Amino acid sequence: MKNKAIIGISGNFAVDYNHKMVPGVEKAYVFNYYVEAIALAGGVPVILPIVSDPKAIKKQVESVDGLLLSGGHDITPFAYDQEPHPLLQDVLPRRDDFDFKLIECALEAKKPILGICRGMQALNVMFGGDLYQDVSLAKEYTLKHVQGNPLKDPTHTIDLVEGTRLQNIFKTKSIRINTYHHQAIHQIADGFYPSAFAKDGMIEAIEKDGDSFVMGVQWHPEMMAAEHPTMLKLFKFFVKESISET
Ligand SMILES: [Mn+2]
Repeated sequence: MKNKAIIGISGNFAVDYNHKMVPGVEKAYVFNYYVEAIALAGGVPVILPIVSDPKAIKKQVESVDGLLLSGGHDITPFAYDQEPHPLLQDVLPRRDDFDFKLIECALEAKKPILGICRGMQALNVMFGGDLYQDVSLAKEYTLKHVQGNPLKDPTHTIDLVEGTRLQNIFKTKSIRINTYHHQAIHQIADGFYPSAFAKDGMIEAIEKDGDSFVMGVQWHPEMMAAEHPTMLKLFKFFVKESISET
């Protein structure tokens, strides 16, 4: 009998200046779409808040079967040896440190990793790739990659690369996705390969060489999963990969 997979979702941090009772209160949180998508896929979602103690982060990873890297702030350009471009948006360096340590621990423990949006970019940067600090700086940039509302509607197409895990999950040549990224992969990291491209050539998904499931996607399948059964397949596959055999 197989267990249910516990999926750790990397947490975000914000200061809520609009809180009625305690303005300026600090929050550890994730957008609820991640929680819902994992639950819908049959997994057990838990939120992993940002901490700095490496031993605590290692314990966080030990307590889960799979790691979902959620979206959020821009990654500090220092992490890929660049200075900030004027179009760079807010960064949160201690979250970068946290995410990089989570990735390191999950890889060491051979636990599946799914990076979404910033999560994909964190994977790419950690392994030596870099980013366009804003999509407008990309030579490929001819499509709208920040779509506006509604969040769950697909607005651009991606072509899936033959023979990749992603293509194997969706079993089709192309799918339509939502899009909410102002940054994008420039140089892909060594040891990774692209598994989906937008029609303008932008990298929309990456996978890591090897047997472990390490995948990043640039769009937000978690926002679509409840209404688009196709998108739920990605989470079902990830959750299935994460189920421990004991
Ligand atoms: Mn896009």
